[in-house]
Amino acid sequence: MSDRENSSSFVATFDKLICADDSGTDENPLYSSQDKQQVSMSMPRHESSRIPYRLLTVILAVMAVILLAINIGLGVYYNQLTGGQQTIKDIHSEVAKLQAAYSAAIQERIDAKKQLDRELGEQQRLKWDLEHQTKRSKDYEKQIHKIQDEVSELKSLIPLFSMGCRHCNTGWIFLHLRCYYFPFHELPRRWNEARQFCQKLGGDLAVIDTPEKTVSITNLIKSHHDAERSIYQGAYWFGLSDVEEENVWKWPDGRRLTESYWNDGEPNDDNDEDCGATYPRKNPLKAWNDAPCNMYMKWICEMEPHDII
Ligand code: MAN
Ligand code: CA
Repeated sequence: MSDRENSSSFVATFDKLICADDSGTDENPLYSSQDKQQVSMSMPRHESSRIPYRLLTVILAVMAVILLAINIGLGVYYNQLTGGQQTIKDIHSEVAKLQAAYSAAIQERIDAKKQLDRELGEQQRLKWDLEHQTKRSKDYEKQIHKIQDEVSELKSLIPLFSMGCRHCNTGWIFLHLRCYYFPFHELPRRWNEARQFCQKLGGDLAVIDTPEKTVSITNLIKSHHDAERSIYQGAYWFGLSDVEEENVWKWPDGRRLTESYWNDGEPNDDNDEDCGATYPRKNPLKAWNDAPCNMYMKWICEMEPHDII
């Protein structure tokens, strides 16, 4: 069927519908015969009215296509937009995660720094402790060595005392076949007073006339000398003097000095020095000094042993 036929059939059908309604009833007041006429008059019935319909249809179709295209475009754009928003959301979420991770890392760094500071402090304390302990242990080692030296010195005295018990009076020691007495606990005396002390015990001031004797006696007085004190506080009178004749040194029995163990520069008779004293010097062969006889110091007695064949 052609467009033209369609259009005329549409008009006919429309007329038919209007007429059918009119013929069916006249009771309807809404549609007067004049109205029917007007409706019938308003509908275009001639041939030229078909063109606008076609044009309108085409325009509508084109518009529909355009609308559809716009719709599709908007849909695509919307999708892109929502996709972009999703991406932005993802980025935001990623950024938030990174920020959280960064904050956690910063916190960890702060905690680690604190821990490091604590450990450094602890390490410093341990270092001080170690230095302190090392120093203490060195001091202990020194003390141990000192005690060991003292023990060996005392051990070396055991035979002297045990022999002293057999051959000498109580408190005297047996040395180089002679008995010696060191009044360690007596108050210091002048040379003459010291000599009288020894004579009262049956002896005299000591004669030190061999290198062996000066070595043994010096070692003995060294073992009783406090190294913190002056060497002059460890001085002992012995039986040598030049009181009778200046620079003629004699032993108590009148024998003249032959072998001597003066310190360098002695005897110097500095301030009238006529009596011999021995000191706890490093070198026992340079242990003597001439000192003023009225000085107060300790002394060494000597006497014959008993039971020596
Ligand atoms: C110094 C030296 C000695 C002297 C004493 C006296 O030590 O001059 O020769 O006998 O002093 O105390
Ligand atoms: Ca002197």
